[in-house]
Amino acid sequence: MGYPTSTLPPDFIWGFATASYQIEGATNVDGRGPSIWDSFCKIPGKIADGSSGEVACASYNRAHEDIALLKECGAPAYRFSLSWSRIIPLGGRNDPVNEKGLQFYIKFVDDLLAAGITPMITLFHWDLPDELDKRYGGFLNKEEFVADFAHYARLVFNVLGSKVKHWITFNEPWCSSVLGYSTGSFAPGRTSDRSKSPIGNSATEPWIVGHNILIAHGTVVKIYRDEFKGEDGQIGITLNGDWAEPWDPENPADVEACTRRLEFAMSWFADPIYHGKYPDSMVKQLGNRLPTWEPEEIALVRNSNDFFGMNHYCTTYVRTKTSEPNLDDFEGNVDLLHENKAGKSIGPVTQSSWLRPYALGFRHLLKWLSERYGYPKIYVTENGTCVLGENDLPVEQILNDEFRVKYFDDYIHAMANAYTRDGVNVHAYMAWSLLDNFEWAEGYETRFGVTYVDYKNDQKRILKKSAKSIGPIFKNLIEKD
Ligand code: PNW
Repeated sequence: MGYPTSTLPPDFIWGFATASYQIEGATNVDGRGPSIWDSFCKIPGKIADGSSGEVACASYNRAHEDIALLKECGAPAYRFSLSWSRIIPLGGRNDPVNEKGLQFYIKFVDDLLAAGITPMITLFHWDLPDELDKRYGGFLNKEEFVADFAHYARLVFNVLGSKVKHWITFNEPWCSSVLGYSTGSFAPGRTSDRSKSPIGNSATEPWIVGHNILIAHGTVVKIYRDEFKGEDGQIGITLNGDWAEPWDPENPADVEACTRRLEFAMSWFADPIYHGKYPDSMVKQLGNRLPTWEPEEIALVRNSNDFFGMNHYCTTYVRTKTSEPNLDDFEGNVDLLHENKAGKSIGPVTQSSWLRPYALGFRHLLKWLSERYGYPKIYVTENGTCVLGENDLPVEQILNDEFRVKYFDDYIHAMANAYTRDGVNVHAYMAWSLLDNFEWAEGYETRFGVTYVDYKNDQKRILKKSAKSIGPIFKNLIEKD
């Protein structure tokens, strides 16, 4: 007996994803205020090529071109994020609203809908208004941050709530917490490492930040559900997680360490939402550095997902450490490796040191989180790859991105296998990314787009081969009603 042919459900939606600071540019235009990324990029040494999002893909002025690209690729949906400081330049609940910023997004949503494309909006993709960081320490200040985020979200729901039915509160709170407050490699760059930052405490701050983001998420979900959701609105948070394979599959300690690693990356946020508490492994390792839940806080957080947003890129090998965990450890006291004990590489090298593709890991991850969280509806909100040395190739070769074509083919089929064979309840997939864009600390040297952006030639856009490779895969896999 053979396997059933893998498919995806009839209501499945797919498309491409981007984020405001990575594509919009126009950081000083029409009243936008600075975000923590504008400030972070100004510090020498923080961004690989010394660049910033000041121009990026110039999407603020080329939104119509981006919509045309989506249409050309046949994408039924588009995930993008709003720049909070474009809407409220200083960010706070008593600060003025920038009508031009608001109008930009209203028009963009109207144009998407007119083109038949379903908008999926991320309220927060890392570009915190700079003033809120300076005024009260941003995420570190629970009362102020939660109140300001709630005010911003309500303002947005008021103008877009009737048109937009898919909402994401936060993108990858793990990155905001760990990369922003432990390693300091992302804005605002706080860390205990005094060679990188004069301020920060890697032992405590990331856990406080994660906690406060969860409360802000829960608060905004309640607002949405009570005041705006209607019949068909949906809201959730997007987490990120690589799959983990044991470095030595014969060693039970490495097998156990994989679960611990997944818990530190994903269950940190998903357990409070689905189970009402932090994972035992984190409580055990972090002790009183992990904040505790007030009853009214966890009541807001528990059951606050209409869908599980999942960003996924790759797999790593996990080897347990035998020493006691360091105070700045955020991985569950493990080593993360690209090769296993037998010297086998998990997948091919890409331009990003952390990213090695292994499509089967995607299926394993979807199954693991489905089992742990009771088969929630899953939206894959990012998946994609960069290509080793792509930026240095001649344009013709960049456009012929077979490596990315194969990545999407493998990963989308792995997802269909998870749906058909493992009962995973997956209903959406957004490829990262529509465009080559500002890849945070890696600057413009790393390209993730299915569209080539010519940064030296007026941000001209040219579709790569991968852009049109995705539509036919979904056409083939999605069941007809
Ligand atoms: C995601 N890591 O970020 C983000 O949501 C995107 O904005 C980003 O462009 C994309 O992935 C590609 O990197 C991540 O170092 C950035 O493990 C870095 C890591 C993970 C995710």
